[in-house]
Amino acid sequence: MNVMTAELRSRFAAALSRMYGAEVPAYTTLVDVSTEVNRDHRRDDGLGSLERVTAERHGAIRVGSPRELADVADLFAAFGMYPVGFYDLREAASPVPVVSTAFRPIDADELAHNPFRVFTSMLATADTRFFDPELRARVDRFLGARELFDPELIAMARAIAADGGCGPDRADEFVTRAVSAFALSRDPIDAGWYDELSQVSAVAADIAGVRTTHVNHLTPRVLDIDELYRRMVARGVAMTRTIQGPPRTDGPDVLLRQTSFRALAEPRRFRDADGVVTESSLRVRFGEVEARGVALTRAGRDRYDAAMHAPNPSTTWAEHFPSSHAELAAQGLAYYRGGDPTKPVVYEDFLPISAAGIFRSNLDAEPTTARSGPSDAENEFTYDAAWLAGAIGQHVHDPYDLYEKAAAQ
Ligand code: OOG
Ligand code: NI
Repeated sequence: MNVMTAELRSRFAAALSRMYGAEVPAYTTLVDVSTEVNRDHRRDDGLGSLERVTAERHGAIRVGSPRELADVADLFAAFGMYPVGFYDLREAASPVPVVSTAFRPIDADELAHNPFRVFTSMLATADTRFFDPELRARVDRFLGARELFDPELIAMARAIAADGGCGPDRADEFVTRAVSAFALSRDPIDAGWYDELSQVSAVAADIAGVRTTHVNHLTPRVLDIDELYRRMVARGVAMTRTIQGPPRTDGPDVLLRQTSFRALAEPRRFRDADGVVTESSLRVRFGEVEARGVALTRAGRDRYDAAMHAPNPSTTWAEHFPSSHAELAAQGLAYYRGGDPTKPVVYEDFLPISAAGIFRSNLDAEPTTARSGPSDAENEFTYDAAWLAGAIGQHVHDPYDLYEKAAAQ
């Protein structure tokens, strides 16, 4: 056994990155510009070595059912990636019919080796605000009949997770098979079904309108996202969003800032009711880049939420946040290893508001509210962290517990 899970994770992230670069050329531009910006950024603020940051990526995938999510959990466990946090994007200002978690390494040394994380969303078909019982039954039947992951791949993952690694030949095979499970399928799409689901939500169509899943973005980390944004615009790449998350300030970077370029139209084939296949295109895959700052404590997060509620957060930021790591540490607003303000604990997770914004930024059009279905009060099914843990048969880590632990080291 000489390829351990940490090494498998590095290889998985690198292989996905190669695949995505071949499929979405603008991603390669984003990675090149990120690498340049990181090289030019000389400030060492203790938020990650150049080596870690240059290899650092997060991906996003979407699945349809608890069974599919359980397979994802089994698959990612073989790469040392475990579910952290529960995100309910149905609650966002612009609701998306999914619930999500992030699969990522949880120990400091594993994060240092390679922090690859995948934001994973599942379609909330039991939510009657989006799916009436008749549509839900059809969606669930469609999902029940497809197989996103070869059972052999999942069996292999379970064995590797139990052993903590595998031999070199098996490692190559495992990584190759895992990566191909996330490639974009070129099979014809049932046009009627895809359109019907698009009426509910473009995300519903992306998830349950096809028979496979795919990486819908892969995000490099950059040390100066404002500079990245300028350089991408200078190269003629249309960055559609402003930067999401905290505003730029002179003080320490906190949490997560992200920006993206819109999904590009990619050729796809559709099959109509008469079985006729035609060429068309879909915009489903996009580019995103992120900058990470120090993890905030619950008290710090409350400040953050208050700061972001202001009409123009960048002008009033200083009313909520001190301008140095030393003060953030002294006031218990952020996590530092051993309480030392020169050793910030990096924020390893996501932000629900930004995530909902990322989803929306890439949809051509989205119904603005939930559907005509029964009212909220009649929506009895509860999706929460406990439900998630039961669905995948794994503990769902609380991000704050992990930051506490990291700070105590
Ligand atoms: C996931 C969107 C969330 C992020 O960085 O906040 C996300 C998706 O589009 O499936 O990746
Ligand atoms: Ni993302």
